[in-house]
Amino acid sequence: MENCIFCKIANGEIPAATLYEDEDFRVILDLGPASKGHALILPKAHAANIYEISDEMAAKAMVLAKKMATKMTDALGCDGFNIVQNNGEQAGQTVFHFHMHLIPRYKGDKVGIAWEPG
Ligand code: DGP
Repeated sequence: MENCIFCKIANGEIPAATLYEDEDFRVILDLGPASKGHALILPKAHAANIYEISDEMAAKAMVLAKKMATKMTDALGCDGFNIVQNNGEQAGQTVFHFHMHLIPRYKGDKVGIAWEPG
């Protein structure tokens, strides 16, 4: 989709720190990390949110989230893991291309995950 920053990043038109890539997804480090290693799963095909994404891609994204959480936990030695996915401004979505947040958690950390907008 034209003028969608995550379409451009996912498809390699704009560079980003990439942790993983396959034919359907790119996984990048978040520009404003909530914790060390905070990453985003971006599908290469545009869908604005959970309502628009196909069942097939939603299922693949979840399987990838499971794999990434396992590998990142091993690599980072984190103590827990949040997987967050926001839909709509009211829910805190700021980039309107479906994405899943992969947020490693560490003992004693203070990650403010925004359940409220703003
Ligand atoms: P959300 O609020 O769920 O829509 O999350 C959007 C996230 O995307 C937010 O944590 C910041 C991140 N972000 C926004 N623009 C860019 C960008 O250009 N590059 C990267 N790597 N992350 C971005």
